[in-house]
Amino acid sequence: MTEPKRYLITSALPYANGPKHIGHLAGAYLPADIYVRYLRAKKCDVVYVCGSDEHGAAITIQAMKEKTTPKAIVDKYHAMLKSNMADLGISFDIYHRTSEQIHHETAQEFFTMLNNNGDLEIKETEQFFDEEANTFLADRYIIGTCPVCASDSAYGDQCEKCGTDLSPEQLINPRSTLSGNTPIKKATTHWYLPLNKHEDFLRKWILEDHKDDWKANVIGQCKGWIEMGLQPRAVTRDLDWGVKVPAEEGKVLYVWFDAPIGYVSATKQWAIDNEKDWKPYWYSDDTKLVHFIGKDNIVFHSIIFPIILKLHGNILPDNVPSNEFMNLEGDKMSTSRGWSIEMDDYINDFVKKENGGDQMVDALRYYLNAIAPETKDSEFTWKGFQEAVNGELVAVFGNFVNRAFVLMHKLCGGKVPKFSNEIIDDADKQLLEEIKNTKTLIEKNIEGYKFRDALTAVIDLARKGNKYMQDKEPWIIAKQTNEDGKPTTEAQQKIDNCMHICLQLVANLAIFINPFLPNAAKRMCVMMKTVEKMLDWENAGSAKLLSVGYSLRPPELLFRKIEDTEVAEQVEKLKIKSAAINMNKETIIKEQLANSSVQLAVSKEKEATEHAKKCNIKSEIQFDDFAKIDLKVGTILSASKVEKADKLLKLEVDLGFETRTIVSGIALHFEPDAIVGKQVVVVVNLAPRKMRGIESNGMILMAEDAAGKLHFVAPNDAVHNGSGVN
Ligand code: B3M
Ligand code: ZN
Repeated sequence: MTEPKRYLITSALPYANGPKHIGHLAGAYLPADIYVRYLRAKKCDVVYVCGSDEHGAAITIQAMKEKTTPKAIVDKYHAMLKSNMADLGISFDIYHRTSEQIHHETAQEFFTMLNNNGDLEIKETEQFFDEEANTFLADRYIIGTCPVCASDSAYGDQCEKCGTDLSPEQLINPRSTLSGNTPIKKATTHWYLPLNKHEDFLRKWILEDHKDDWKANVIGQCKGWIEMGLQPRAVTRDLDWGVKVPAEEGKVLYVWFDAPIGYVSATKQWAIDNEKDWKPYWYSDDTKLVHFIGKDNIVFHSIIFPIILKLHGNILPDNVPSNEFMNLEGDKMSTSRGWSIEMDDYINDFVKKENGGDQMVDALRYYLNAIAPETKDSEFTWKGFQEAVNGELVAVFGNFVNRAFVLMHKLCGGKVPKFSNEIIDDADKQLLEEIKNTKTLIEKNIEGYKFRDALTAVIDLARKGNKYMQDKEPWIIAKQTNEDGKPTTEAQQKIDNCMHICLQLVANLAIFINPFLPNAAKRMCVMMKTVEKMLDWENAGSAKLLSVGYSLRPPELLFRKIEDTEVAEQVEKLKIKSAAINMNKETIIKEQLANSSVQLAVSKEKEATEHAKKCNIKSEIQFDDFAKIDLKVGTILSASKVEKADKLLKLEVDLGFETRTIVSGIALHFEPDAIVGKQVVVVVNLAPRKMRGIESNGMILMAEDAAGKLHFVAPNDAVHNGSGVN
């Protein structure tokens, strides 16, 4: 693109569902911030927008975990993320949030325009539904076995173990995360963005137009998607947390439809706050739009959102610089597993703990950038952090600046010494040349999104400064003295030239380091007694930044060393934290298991009761209840009708150990004479009961058939009276 008139820079909107770690910082925020600070130093018109992503299952599921509302979750974590980013020097022009009204309206307007233009398809499909929770199960509400890596906790939209993008249908043995039940399929209507209709556009725009300026990882992923065959993608969900689908109850926009539109609504809000016009940033071809993201967001920013932007009539991103992942001490960084360094933790442990914590902000920014996962995954180790800070920041950059200032005070009276062109030598010329070359090198690398190389160029220049000073040895030259003990004129001239160049180099280093380590640059300005305007990029490369005779302050410490004990403490802390989280997880899992076995028992009981009801079985009793009933065999000795009771017969029953009178309601079924001599089973320990004035001492067991006819229950073969029935 020809020289852009303005820049709109975005960093991925972090989900406000928890703290974010330094891997996130290194992936999407730090590089963008460096880029933006560089553009600002170049006096470009640049707006840097970001904000919290406050929708989607990531939020509602966290709310369930914390037993609170989605609103409480986003309020809590939005505040945390906003202040964390500010503390680490990420200089957004606005840090917005997608729960704001202006965002809902903007996202709805996008949807409505696309829908009205016929750019969306409406389809009825069968989707997983949890009958118990009475809800459809989108994305993270469904888990199952990953068809790719067999992890048994893959989500309906992605497997976190192997990173594969999934759809719920691909999960093996799908389960609802709400009830644990196996879901059923139920019909529902959704809007789809037919990605397939835009294949030609994508092929040309990405694989041809941008094949050389987009990073290989981005081109690679896009190519993979296109070659796999693009599919229509649902842009609505059956949920109630999110941006409502206009005029449609119970449906919201898919979080990945509304979130990137968050860049637009944030720009609008920034414009309102600053009395600017937001439109050119999204509609003018001379705007350069750049999305900084992590690799898991590539497809959304380089395929799906650009299609939406194109259909909506906006400009397209000029680039989508995406980083790979940063691992930690030999393992994948993960907040949920406790194997991470949260921004919040780093700030509490280093930045807020001591005076001059801003040095530690720079220290982190330095190391994260030095090991940025620009082309492949990289690894953060606390030892590596210590080595980089102590070995490069302190020993090379800080050391050069400090020596230049100390020597200037010692050998040049605390003032910028004059430079004598007559005695300029090759070493001087070469170093001055190096300053200019470094400027070009940094520009080329920053503009090509190679922030690691750009920073290396800065440190290399400081290294060259150290070597120059070491070779010139002004402190040795100072020993060539007159009788008064002061350096000879010739010696002083040499010292002055050397120190003059060193100080001009310090001023240049301040400009060069500014986008990366803004706090160090500020301190250097204080030492040099220059206004921050000196840091403007147009000043870079000049050998006349500090005027001769100008008195400078004593040196300040730019960076401090990281002690071995701090490294040990942090490594230990990491281990303890992850062990604690995993232990806690085990307890939670155990609790869940306990809960689910209780649930299982409860549901079995419910089932049994229903079965019993259906089959006319009395409610369940325990064995002990049954054992209380004493049944014995007896023989009917006599039977007679009871007066004024057509149903009752009075029986005398021989139980072997005694004869009992029993009144039984069987008169309608048997003639008294016919039953004398029959063996029967008697409940012998039933409390006596009076019927029609006669005390009945037991009960005869009878079977009742379907027609209601009664039959005696009796042993198959004759047994002794009094035999027990168990
Ligand atoms: N919140 C996903 C993530 O944090 C998502 C990014 C949105 S960018 C528009 O990785
Ligand atoms: Zn997997």
